[in-house]
Amino acid sequence: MLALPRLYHTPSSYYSMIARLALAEGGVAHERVFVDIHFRLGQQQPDYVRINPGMTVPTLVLADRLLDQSRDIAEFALKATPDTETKAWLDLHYGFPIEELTFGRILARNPVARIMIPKRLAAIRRQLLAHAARNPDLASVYEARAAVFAHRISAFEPDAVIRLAERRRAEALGFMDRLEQTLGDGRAVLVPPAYGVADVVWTVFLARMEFAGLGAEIPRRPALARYWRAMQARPSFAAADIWTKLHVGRLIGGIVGFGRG
Ligand SMILES: N[C@@H](CCC(=O)N[C@@H](CS)C(=O)NCC(=O)O)C(=O)O
Repeated sequence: MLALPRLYHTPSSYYSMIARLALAEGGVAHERVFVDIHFRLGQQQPDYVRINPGMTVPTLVLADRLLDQSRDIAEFALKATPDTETKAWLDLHYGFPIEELTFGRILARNPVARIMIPKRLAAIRRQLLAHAARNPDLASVYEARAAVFAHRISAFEPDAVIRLAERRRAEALGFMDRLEQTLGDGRAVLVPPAYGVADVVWTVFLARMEFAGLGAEIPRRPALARYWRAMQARPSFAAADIWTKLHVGRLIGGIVGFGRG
């Protein structure tokens, strides 16, 4: 028997949710492997890095290839070659650094986090450089990842982060306006006639708006509110375990070893 596709993912992770939602919509049977990206930093362990040198989740391992970008996983799952309109929606979505919105808002509001998170990022950067020294075959990918963390440290620098959070919030609201305008003609999906990859990524984006405390902006846009209700009512939404709020118990449960997969 052929092995099932294997999805390495983290329940709370934005891009993992995109992969899970697309796999659910596409009816792709798969097995899930939990990666603890927050505490154990499983994404940086050499065995995982050999699968995904970008050191991120999700990764989908297929019999004949490996997909390490959520966009590729979504297109694979929905068997889609995006048309021009879908591609434009995907480019818009993937051009936005969602973690700067999520973390920027936490840091802008929480002075303790403003001190702790940059320290944690600096520790992770040092650990990446230590991995580079211990694993010469992977040194260049570890060094490249350390450079990404150096960038994060400066982006989340206490003086800069409040401005950054405000900028990302304004951009996110702009996206919601754009969605509202498009959906205003009553269409059921972003690019008619059928549900597609654009719906997958923008559904997860709306879930993240709720998660990040911007959920009240959705009902202010009636067409968007209608669309958001319809997307949440699809069976895929529950099947894919899309988070609209923080599940502290589940986050901790996953880390200490319960509720994996
Ligand atoms: N371009 C990648 C981005 C994936 C990504 O950034 N994943 C985050 C979780 S939502 C991650 O793995 N972060 C861990 C880290 O940066 O160390 C994709 O679309 O799959």
